[in-house]
Amino acid sequence: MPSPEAVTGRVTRMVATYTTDPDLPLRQHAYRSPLRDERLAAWLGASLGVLFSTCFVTGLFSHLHQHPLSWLPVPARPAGLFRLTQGVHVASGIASLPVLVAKLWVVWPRFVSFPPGRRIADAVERLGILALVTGGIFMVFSGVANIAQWYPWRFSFTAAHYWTAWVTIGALVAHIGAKAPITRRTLHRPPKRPALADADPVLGTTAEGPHDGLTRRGFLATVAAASGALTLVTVGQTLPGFRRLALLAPRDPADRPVNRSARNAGVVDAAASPGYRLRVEGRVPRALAFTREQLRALPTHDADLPIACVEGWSYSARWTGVRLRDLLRLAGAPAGAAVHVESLEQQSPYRITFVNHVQAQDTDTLLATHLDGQPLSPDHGYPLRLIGPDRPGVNQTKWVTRVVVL
Ligand SMILES: Nc1nc2c(c(=O)[nH]1)N[C@H]1C(S)=C(S)[C@@H](COP(=O)(O)O)O[C@H]1N2
Ligand SMILES: [Mo]
Repeated sequence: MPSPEAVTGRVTRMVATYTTDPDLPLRQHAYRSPLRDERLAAWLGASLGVLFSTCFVTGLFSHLHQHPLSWLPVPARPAGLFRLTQGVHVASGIASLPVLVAKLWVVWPRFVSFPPGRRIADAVERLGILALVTGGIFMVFSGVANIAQWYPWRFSFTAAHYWTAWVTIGALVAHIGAKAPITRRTLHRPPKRPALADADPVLGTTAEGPHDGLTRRGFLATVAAASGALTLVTVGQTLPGFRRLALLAPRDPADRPVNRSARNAGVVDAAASPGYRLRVEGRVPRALAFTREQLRALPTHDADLPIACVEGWSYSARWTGVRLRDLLRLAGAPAGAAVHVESLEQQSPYRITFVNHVQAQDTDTLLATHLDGQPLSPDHGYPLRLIGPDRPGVNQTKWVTRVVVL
């Protein structure tokens, strides 16, 4: 057994070596690469800033749809707006993956290099970057896992994805604030780098002159190509022109994907039962109930509208059904009424959806009975499903049985 003094002595020597020998692992020199420089870090950082901000804003729009604010009703037009914003949300998230990995690789030494910052400000900055890095990784990972419908966790995806977005974007804003001068200087300066060594002890210590490996330009081009390729092989899930390239997209929109089947939702019997009714109730002078036959007797309309799932896939279809606003008028609902639309499904967060007064009055908001001229299949919502302009797929409730005027 070594004596306590011997152990303390060894530890002291180890710490001393680590703080003085620049070539040991976890010391900054150990990570020297001509690619680890400020200019590359700045370019990658700027790209990531644009991608993350785009993802954040489109994500907020999606959140607003799913958690409506009474004073900020989402519009009904353009009808394909959510399809566009959610397509951009998923595409920018996926495109950011290679950029995030590259950026982490370039700046990694700053993160682990020992000793940590000498000043309090450095330590605070590192904490902020820790939030940004773990937040960014979590956002991209949880988003991609959700697209794959893989939930290796117990918490609610939407809540975690939403709140982590705020933490991440907060850390991003702080980081951009701290780095703006360096980034501006670096991106505007011609790429000759005598001042780098002074500017940054870790990233600035790169060798000058030609070298064997990738150039910075080559590295950036590789990252951009990886990011572009990932986008190309997934964006076909929502952009019809790219459909044949959509090798990595888990859903083919041409197949009219179904996330929850009638069987899984436990509605097979209720949907087929002769006792089925559509009820229009709530704050109306005349509550109504329709059998299937009575529904068929009402005037119908066609609407070309997309289903745009939050997972990023979408398809356009022609829907035929009864206008929600016609039903509301029959029941005598007040002009500016918003409604809840309820499904036969018993236990699901998607059992009830909110339709604001703007969308409820839109001529294309239907309780549909037909999809592309065919009666709805049980999986697509027979006997009746909600379909309306500028709504996330998750709010296009299937197996509708009740409209409650609020
Ligand atoms: N009652 C009910 N309606 C629902 C769902 C559900 O799980 N239950 N899933 C929603 C989701 S997430 C999407 S993307 C669309 C998909 O419509 P589709 O299955 O007809 O393609 O239905 C929506 N309507
Ligand atoms: Mo969905």
